[in-house]
Amino acid sequence: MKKIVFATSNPHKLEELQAICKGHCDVEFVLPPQGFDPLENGKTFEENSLIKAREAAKISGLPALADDSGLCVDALNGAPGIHSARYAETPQKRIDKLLNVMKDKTNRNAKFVCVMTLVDSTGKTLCRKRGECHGFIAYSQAGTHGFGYDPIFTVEGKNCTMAELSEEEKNLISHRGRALEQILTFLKELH
Ligand code: ITT
Repeated sequence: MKKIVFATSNPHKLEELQAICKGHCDVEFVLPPQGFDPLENGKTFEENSLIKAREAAKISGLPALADDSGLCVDALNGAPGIHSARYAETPQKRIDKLLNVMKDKTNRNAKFVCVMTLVDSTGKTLCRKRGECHGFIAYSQAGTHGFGYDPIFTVEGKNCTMAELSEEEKNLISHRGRALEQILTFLKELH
């Protein structure tokens, strides 16, 4: 499998994928053609990941890999979860909203989840992998690296937020890094 469409409109995901893959696989990841606009109406990360991968395969005629991800907070029964990208209008508003909702909560446990689904050019699932990264919701934001909720996610076992880690450090322990590592192993075994 030489060329795979990475079924995303999020440039940060693509940057992380390219950094993780560098030197570790001989696949060329390309973006979906114009008009890629999947209807993410699934109820789980697994369903939405498959919806995106199938849509990208359909409009490109190529195998496709999709990433559906989000932040699940224990005290909020897993919210914002699959709705993470739409929790509020802008990345900063999403951070402010979550900090505010969490301000009186003592249970700060949370996890980032990423489900990656690889389909062939007909939309058949070849492989699906999940990566998780556990941590806590911070009381205030810190750090400028990464994207999304990284500035308010304190990584378990580290004394800092995800946004205070370097790109390499994040990719080694992140939900996306962990899911992708398994996808890359699958791709290697195909050859
Ligand atoms: P595509 O569907 O086009 O891939 P998206 O950003 O809409 O892009 P999702 O529906 O999977 O993707 O939502 C993921 C959201 O979860 C993302 O927009 C962030 O708000 C959050 N998120 C996911 N991974 C993250 C990470 O590594 N760091 C911080 N926030 C993350």
